[in-house]
Amino acid sequence: MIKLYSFGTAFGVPDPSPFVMKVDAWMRMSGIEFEHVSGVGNLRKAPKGKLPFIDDAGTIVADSHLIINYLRKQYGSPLDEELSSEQHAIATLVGKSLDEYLYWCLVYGRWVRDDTWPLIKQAFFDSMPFPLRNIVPMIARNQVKRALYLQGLGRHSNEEILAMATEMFQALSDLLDDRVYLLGEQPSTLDATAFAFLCEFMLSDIRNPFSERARSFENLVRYCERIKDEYYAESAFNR
Ligand SMILES: N[C@@H](CCC(=O)N[C@@H](CS)C(=O)NCC(=O)O)C(=O)O
Repeated sequence: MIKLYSFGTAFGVPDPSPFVMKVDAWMRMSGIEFEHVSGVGNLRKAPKGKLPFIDDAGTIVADSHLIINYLRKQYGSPLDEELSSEQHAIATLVGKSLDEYLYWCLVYGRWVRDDTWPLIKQAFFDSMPFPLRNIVPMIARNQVKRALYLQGLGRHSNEEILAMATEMFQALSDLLDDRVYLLGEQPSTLDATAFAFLCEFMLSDIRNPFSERARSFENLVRYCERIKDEYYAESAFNR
């Protein structure tokens, strides 16, 4: 069976990484069986130093985008078959703006904000032996802050970043409107991506102004709940 290397349940969601959640949701929506191999230690085995990666009977593929391309080629998927070329274009552009822009807002909201940082520290570092658990979190947090600064988002104020995240939620809410899925009646790869990101804000127990803002978009809340109920066992969330 395909092995999905992930971090593992945290903050009441099956995985704290939206990229792991994207592949997880995509395989569920495509009807492809898989199992999680979970643990922060997977980062050390990751061929590109990031999660997720998969092991499909010895074939290792890293990066959510490349994993989905591989799986589609290898096993096929009903997702996206009915999309027009215009919808494909929208899906590609919106999906990448979630990966490359909303992602950094999520990272900022979790790692930089002082209200949320203790939860991150506890989830990722509390199992480390003393004195590592006192030193490593500080180093890791500084590395994340540095990455945010180099990416550019880290140069903005909290209010500016919250406004940027809000624009993304608003755009997703407008795109969804009153449809079941973002591009129609059937799920597409874009839904796997959007659900992956939105669940990290909406269904996790990390509560901060970013998650509160996401939760203020009622159609997105219903959308997340719908996908959760359709594709996940009750026990997958809120653990
Ligand atoms: N482009 C990659 C991004 C993966 C990624 O950024 N993963 C993060 C977790 S959300 C990670 O493993 N970070 C660990 C690190 O950078 O050390 C994908 O789509 O899979």
